Amino acid sequence: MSDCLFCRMVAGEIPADVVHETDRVLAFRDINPQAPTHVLVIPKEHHRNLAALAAADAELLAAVARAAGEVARQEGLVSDGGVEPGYRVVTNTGPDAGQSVDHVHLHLVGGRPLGWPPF
Ligand code: D5M
Repeated sequence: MSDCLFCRMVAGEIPADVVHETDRVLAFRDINPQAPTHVLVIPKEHHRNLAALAAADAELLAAVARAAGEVARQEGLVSDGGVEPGYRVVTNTGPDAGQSVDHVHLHLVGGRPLGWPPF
């Protein structure tokens, strides 16, 4: 989609601070980080939200989830085979949740203790 910000980043038309990439998934640092680590993990193919992605291509959804785990490991947010210190994955869907880019993305945040509930 030529008018989609993240599709344009995938196409290389807009710069991205890429931390992880596969043939189907891109992970890059959020421009407005909310924690020491704040990475967005996206499928390269355009899907508007998590449910749409899951309905269209469960294998791609799994690839996005795997990439999130890999980024967490790379960023030192999980010890080998463990869960510490930990991190959070969030995906905003629709206006009430504050979704501002209609290309599904996982926010992966960590590097400090994260409050709960997050709203
Ligand atoms: O999250 C959309 C996120 O996208 C928000 O945290 C800012 C981020 N963003 C917007 N433009 C850029 C660029 N150019 N690089 C990196 N990150 C960006 P949402 O949940 O839709 O509000």
